[in-house]
Amino acid sequence: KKIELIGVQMDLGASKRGVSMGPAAIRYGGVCEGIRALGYDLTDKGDLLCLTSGETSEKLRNYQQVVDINQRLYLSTMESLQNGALPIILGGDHSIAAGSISAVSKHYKQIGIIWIDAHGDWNDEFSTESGNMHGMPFSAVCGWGPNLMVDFGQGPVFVDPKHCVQIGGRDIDTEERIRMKKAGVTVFPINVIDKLGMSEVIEQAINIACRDTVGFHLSFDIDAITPEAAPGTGTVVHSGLTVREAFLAVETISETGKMLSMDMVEVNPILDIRNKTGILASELILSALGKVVF
Ligand code: DIR
Ligand code: MN
Ligand code: MN
Ligand code: MN
Repeated sequence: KKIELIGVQMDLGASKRGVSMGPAAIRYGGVCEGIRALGYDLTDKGDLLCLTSGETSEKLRNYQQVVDINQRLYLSTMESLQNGALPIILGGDHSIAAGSISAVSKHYKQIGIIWIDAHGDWNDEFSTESGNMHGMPFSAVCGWGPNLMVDFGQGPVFVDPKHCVQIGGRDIDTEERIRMKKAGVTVFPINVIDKLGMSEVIEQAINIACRDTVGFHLSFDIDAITPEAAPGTGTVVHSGLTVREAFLAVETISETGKMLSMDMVEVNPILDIRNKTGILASELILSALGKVVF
């Protein structure tokens, strides 16, 4: 089985700079060696770079750079899919998920999404409180705006929110929550994970993402994990997933054989401690690809 790795040195979708160095941190964490050790045929396609300047606005900060990087990531992801490879995208801030997922959705037509994140990423230009576009990609790939993230020239195939699951949410904006409920995304916020346990939650999530679909895309924002274990990220939220809960989730995902593609985003080496978060991100990718404990 072929895997193609695509790094994206993009940090203009977030307030804090530095996630542009995330791909390097995850590579230093051993992701390429690890993928090859699992027996895959790996091609590391290197990194996409973002524009050094561009148009911006209050409610869609740096939108021109976000659109540009998504156009190019869309093409690169599509090329990997057409090569018969499973694409792994290393961010970068989460705004790049619009580019990766829109390629996967267009290629396979009917996909589900499992989105593991402290945040909903379901804002548009009206609901956003920050103007940061990394808070918008999940909404965009479902066709719920903002428009220039929904269609940046690729001719989108929308993902149906009924095949979409959010896991680990604990900081969802007021208007964003209303939009998610209206759209019908299934949310397993942190308190529900406390009650049901990750084992049950991930099983239900997989069922939702696999029902009437070819398989699913996994979008993993490292800020889903509790800050004590993943300090290297820009928008930390207290009391998140434990490391073991996160591994249980990706190990169970791997067992399904239905993961079509994956993003690992928001690793910020500037804020990290001796690349702890980069190493964790690398290990989570390997577990999602079938690395087993024993
Ligand atoms: C917030 C933060 N909801 C926003 N979003 C983040 O800016 O829209 N997503 N950090 O991962
Ligand atoms: Mn996110
Ligand atoms: Mn987040
Ligand atoms: Mn359907």
